[in-house]
Amino acid sequence: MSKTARAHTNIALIKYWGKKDAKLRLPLMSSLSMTLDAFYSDTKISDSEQMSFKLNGQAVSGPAADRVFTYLRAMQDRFGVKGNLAVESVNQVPTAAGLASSSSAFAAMAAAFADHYQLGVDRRELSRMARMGSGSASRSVFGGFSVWQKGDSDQTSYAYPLDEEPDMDLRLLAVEINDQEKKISSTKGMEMSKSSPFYQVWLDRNDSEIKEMEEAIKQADFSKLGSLAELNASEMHALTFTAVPGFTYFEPNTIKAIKLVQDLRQQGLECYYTIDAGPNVKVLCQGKNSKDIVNCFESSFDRVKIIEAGFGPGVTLLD
Ligand code: 2P0
Repeated sequence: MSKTARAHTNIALIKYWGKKDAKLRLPLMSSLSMTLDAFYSDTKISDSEQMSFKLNGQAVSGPAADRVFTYLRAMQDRFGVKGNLAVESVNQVPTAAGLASSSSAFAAMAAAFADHYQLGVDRRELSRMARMGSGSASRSVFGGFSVWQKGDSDQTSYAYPLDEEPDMDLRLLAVEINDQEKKISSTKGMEMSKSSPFYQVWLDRNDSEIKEMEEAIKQADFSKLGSLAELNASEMHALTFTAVPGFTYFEPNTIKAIKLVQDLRQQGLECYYTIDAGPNVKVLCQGKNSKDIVNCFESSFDRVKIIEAGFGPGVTLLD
């Protein structure tokens, strides 16, 4: 009997924004993330008459199911195993979080697949398998802080844990600006961003940004971590504005949230923002300030939804 695999989503503090090889999902830069306790995916794989995919109890067909089946077939080829599979996934990633569920979904899928076929792979190999489903999933194999080293081949591009149980007061507030599905997928946005005149600068800065973030984590220096994460996110979004043609994931309320974070900081409530490929803003803060910051967001925005998260664990098999 296969077990259910559970993986948590992660938020990149130093972001992956560019592919060197789309098929293998090899990135052009290394990235570093925090795994989050509040959001996760559970996936179970069993033998079946035909390939099937259920998400949150509903049968899924079309492109979303095709992506899963293509992934599973590729993994079967890789390990020389066969058969039709039934995949059942439950995503505990509320839309309101504004976080993509692909990181937790493919990390859980890779672990469920490895368990189903009793592959006996280690976590490094699991990270490589998860990467093939979605780049950011490579990092969700580990808890706490992890780094996805870019590598230059399928063998060398994987994530590793930096500190799985950090002794650091760090909270993330996921602020929902908009729950509409994004119009420009991450894959497309990454490709379009390569036309920015600043793209080479983005690549050139990657090594030093990773190093500095690792230092901030080692020193448990919240101010340093937050300001580096905010700068990195701003650099990524600057690429979208300066791409040819230019585009943005921001909505008017994204800017409003950015300005609120800046104002709160000036008033002594230290916090920093990071933003992924969508309009929603994630606020990095310390536990002692999180309630006050939530209150400020609630009084500045109508009906805003905010979910608070801390450090989450790596991928596990449930009994
Ligand atoms: C990240 N993002 O590092 C970056 C920052 C979004 C912004 O990884 O194309 O679903 O499946 O490899 O991992 C979101 O994209 O991309 C992402 P694919 P993925 O978290």
